[in-house]
Amino acid sequence: MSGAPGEAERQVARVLARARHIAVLTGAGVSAESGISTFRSAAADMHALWKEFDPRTLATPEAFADDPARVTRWYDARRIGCLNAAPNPGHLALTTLQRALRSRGGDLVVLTQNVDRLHHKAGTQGVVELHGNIVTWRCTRTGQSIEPPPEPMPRFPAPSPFHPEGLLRPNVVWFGEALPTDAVVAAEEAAGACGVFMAVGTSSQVFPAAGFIQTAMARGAVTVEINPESTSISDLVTYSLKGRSGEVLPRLVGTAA
Ligand code: BV8
Repeated sequence: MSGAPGEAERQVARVLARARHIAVLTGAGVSAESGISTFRSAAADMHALWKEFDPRTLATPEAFADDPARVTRWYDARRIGCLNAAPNPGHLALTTLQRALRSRGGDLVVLTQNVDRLHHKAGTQGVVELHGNIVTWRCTRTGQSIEPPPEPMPRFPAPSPFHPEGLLRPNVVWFGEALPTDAVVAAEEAAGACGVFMAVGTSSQVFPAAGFIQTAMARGAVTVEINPESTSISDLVTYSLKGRSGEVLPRLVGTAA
């Protein structure tokens, strides 16, 4: 839908004010204003992780098997960054909107690709973590998880406290690994039940996460994208709002909640 940014935002605010069930797919862009790097942002001012690092050498089980110290060091540095980060107004606006919807018998479900747990810190309930989280790590031999202390790990790779030959790996979903079944089921249910599906701060390039919007579109849900850049879905959604989520969401929710 074209139209001046102001008019499109006003229309989306009205849609949100009338909605009962909203699903929100979030990506790294929603945490950018909390100081956490995105992966693929093209904008020169955006620090994009994958520009510096090749994901095939870091975000795969093979990378970890090949060089566990290198992968552990990179994820541990990101873990500390996430632990020190605070939710931004975009995260907080989604919490406000969820509370408003729940007060009128509806709901808002956040389906996040992010592993930083900033939606949790913002007070959003029932967050569906499609790609796991970076805060808890598990033993490669027993599968038992722990939450390491909020300081850099002393050694790389990190030995497991559960097994003499085990190592600790982050509880994130790497490329080539299946998403948690319960998260996929919850995401399909949310996409199947929502009247409004929002894609916020995601390049919509990673699957199956980027595919859930198709379920909502097939059912005729209103679809909204919030992103300063155009993506592969910008021409497919009902409303494409160009802007930063930390600025756009509070404007929408301020009038919607
Ligand atoms: C799997 C790990 C199979 C944690 C990540 C079709 C179907 C299924 C799979 C595939 C498929 N096609 C290809 C695949 C394989 C692959 C895939 O999708 N590859 C892509 C690259 C083509 N998918 C997989 O491997 C998945 N697994 O399919 O397994 C299987 C099945 C059964 C049994 C065994 C195996 C696993 C995918 C998960 C991979 N893990 N992360 C970590 O390190 O963080 S993915 C990584 O990308 C992050 O999780 C990240 O969240 C995710 C998506 O990126 P975005 O969040 O969108 O971030 P990005 O930087 O790309 O974009 C940010 C956007 O924000 C930009 O558009 C920018 O403009 C915008 N922005 C910037 N600032 C702001 C902003 N927006 C708003 N406000 C701002 N201020």
